[in-house]
Amino acid sequence: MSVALFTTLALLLASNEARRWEDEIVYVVIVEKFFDGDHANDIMRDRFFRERERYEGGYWGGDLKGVIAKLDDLTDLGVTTLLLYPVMQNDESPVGKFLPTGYRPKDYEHVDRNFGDNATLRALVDAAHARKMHVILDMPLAMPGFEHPFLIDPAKRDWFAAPTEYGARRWKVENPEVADYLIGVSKRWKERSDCDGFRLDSAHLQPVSFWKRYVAELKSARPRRDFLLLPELTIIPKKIGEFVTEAGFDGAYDFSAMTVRNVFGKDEDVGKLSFIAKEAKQFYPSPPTMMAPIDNYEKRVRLDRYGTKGKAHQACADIPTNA
Ligand SMILES: [Ca+2]
Repeated sequence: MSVALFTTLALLLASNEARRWEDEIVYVVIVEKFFDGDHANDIMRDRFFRERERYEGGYWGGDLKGVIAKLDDLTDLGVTTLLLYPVMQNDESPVGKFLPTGYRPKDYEHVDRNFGDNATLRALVDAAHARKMHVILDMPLAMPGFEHPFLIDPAKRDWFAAPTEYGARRWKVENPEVADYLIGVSKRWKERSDCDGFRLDSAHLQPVSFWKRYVAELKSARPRRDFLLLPELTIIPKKIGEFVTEAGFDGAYDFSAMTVRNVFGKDEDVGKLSFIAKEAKQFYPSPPTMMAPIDNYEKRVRLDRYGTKGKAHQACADIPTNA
């Protein structure tokens, strides 16, 4: 369930030749840790801030108003696309040492009360668009949180499959009612927010047949056809290529690009880079449409993986030439 922090988005949407996804500078926002623009909604911050060390850093009170307040700063940085962590209402109870990260939705229709409301999200997208900035929303559709009410609804016993490796039960999209529900949820977020695309978390946990239908319906749903669908598929490149081709996705995360960490940080054989470039050409339907992460949030962003800042910059520069 990782999201790349430093990425080169190499995505091309043929229908928008004037502006290509491969040229976008993407900034990933973990909303609750970004900027607190409204102290009135600091519910989880007030509850857990003192114990934040116990909960992997805890809550910091960030919200959608905070993101709006910083849009001009992000524009000044050169950012052209925002990728927001999941904004829907999450569980509010800790599980072990973890607080909800955005990937434990309990209400698929509303913005988390710690972040604002659905109107605040639309205001954020409108304000971003006014600055010619795109917005991508992260859609966690593999599994709900532990507090989702359908889990204890006797009429929905056949809506859930076995728990995933994260402990939560998978949405059983093989049941057409469940597929209808998740596709409906996604269409409503597309329309109500007017966002420019979705990141699809842990998409490999659902069958490709579901995603094939999902892509067809979401691409043609209102209000825009040039809508980016970018799955996270933590499977081998050959399988990623097959998945992307069959479902019709624009691209996917290419985690093999993280090889640059070892080449630049541990002086491993530079030939490994040509190996992954060759793999990309062999397996991906369109190598330039892949998202190449070189680090992620799950551990601290570690410049020391690269030895020096200069080497980290070299690694960043290398990615586009291998995409
Ligand atoms: Ca707040």
